[in-house]
Amino acid sequence: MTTLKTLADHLAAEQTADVAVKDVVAAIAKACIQISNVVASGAISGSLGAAGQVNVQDEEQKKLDIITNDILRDALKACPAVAGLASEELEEIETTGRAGGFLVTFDPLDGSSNIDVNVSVGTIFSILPAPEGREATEADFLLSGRQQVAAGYVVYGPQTMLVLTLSKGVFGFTMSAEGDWLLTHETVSINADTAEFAINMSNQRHWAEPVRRYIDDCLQGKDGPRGKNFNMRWVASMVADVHRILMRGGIFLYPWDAREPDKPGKLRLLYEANPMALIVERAGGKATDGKTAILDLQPTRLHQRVPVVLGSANEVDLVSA
Ligand code: AHM
Ligand code: MG
Repeated sequence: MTTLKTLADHLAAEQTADVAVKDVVAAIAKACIQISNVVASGAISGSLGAAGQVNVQDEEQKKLDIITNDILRDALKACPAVAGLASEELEEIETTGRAGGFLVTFDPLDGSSNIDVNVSVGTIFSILPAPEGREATEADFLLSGRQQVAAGYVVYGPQTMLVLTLSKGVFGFTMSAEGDWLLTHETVSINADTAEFAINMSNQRHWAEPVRRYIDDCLQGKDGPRGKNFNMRWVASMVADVHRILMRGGIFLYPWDAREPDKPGKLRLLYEANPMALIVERAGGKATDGKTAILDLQPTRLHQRVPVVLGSANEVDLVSA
């Protein structure tokens, strides 16, 4: 068997402007091994089920949302290169008292509805530059996705995998039985064409016209305007749906819908859409809010929501035309 490179080998070879970002990635990767073990232990460790409280988004928190949030928060606070953090599970930002270095935004356990039913869930993270010479404020987190220094996710599935983009390219690491991250997927890329879409079809009646039309055309298959049959997948864990798209192409949509017209979508810009958009673009795909590239959006609020259309470039163009 050939020897696979470790994450440490890979990070050592990465050409980054500020080498300390590698320490942040390493700290997150280590924390995610701990998260993987807690997730895998499920009912044995008594970590399944509701926590009995809601988060800032008014969503019911699961015990694992809180446990995983604490693991990442503690790991980041202990990392000297981290100046501050923001999480889906925390109403406000938290700072470490340090200036310079990096800010990290994260969703500690994405795919909450799948936690108790043993379906893939994940951790999503985005690393941003922190201000020099002073402590960070909430406004310092409101940077466009193009300013991300690194982004990644870990999917806790049949294999636990870390997918990372730092200076360039997208790389996938598989967690070994010994708890090491081994480079198994080099320079991941997304086909420009696909015949597979991912959307929660139960919301169809609430969609806006362009999304309704796009999916209608796909559903008509080879006899319709697209002239080919489409397949559908929806895991309901963004991490798992995006991972599938990185592995074999596809398009993912969580569009605006009329259920809550004042909310622009379900997914959050700073710790879900932006990191995934950077990974997808670096893999040759596209990510928009239906019109504009996600990475060009100027955030205005920490927990801001955004419609998301991402994946195979030619399909995303069709929806975003
Ligand atoms: P979460 O962060 O509370 O888990 O919510 C985000 C998740 C995404 O992972 C997934 O794409 C979406 O919500 C699924 O939503 P729905 O249950 O409406 O299909
Ligand atoms: Mg989430």
